[in-house]
Amino acid sequence: MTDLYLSLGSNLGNRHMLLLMAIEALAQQIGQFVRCSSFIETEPWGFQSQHPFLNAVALFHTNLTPREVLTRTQEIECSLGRIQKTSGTYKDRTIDIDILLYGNEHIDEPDLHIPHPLMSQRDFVMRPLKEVAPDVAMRISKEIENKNV
Ligand code: PH2
Ligand code: MG
Ligand code: MG
Repeated sequence: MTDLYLSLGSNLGNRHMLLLMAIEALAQQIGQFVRCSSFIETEPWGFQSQHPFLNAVALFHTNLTPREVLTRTQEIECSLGRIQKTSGTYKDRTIDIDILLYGNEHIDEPDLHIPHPLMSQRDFVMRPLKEVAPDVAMRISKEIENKNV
C-alpha cells in the first residue's frame, strides 16, 4: 500500500458536491480513503476567471501503479463533467484531480510528473496539504528551499 496524495479542485457547478462525489469515486476505484483536508475557497491561480475554486487535498492508500491512478482519475474527471482538456491555458472546470505525491517516487514522463512540479508554489495545494500531513508539507517546502540555494 502506497501513500497517495491528491489535489482536488472545482470552480464550476455545485463545487462542494463535486468534491464529495470525486472522493467517493476515488475511494471505490483507487484505494482506501485515509483523510481529507477541509474544503477551502481560493482565487483562480494562473488564469483569469470570475469563478472561485473550492480546493482540498486527500490521502489514500493504494495498490495501483501511478499510471493506473492517472487513468482512473481522468476517468472520474470525465464522469463528473470535465470537458476535454486542451493544452495551453487553464480553464474553468467542474473537477480537477491531480496527483501530488505517490510514496517517495519520482516520475518524469511526458504526461506524468510526480511529485507535482508546481505544488510547492501553490497555496491552494500547500495549505490543505499542511492540514492533512504537516510533516509531508514541511518536507516538500524544505526540498524546494534546498533546490533554490
Ligand atoms: N488549478 C489550476 C490552475 N489554477 N487555481 C485555484 N485556485 N485552484 C486550482 O485548483 C487551480 C487553480 C490548474 O489545474
Ligand atoms: Mg490542476
Ligand atoms: Mg489536472
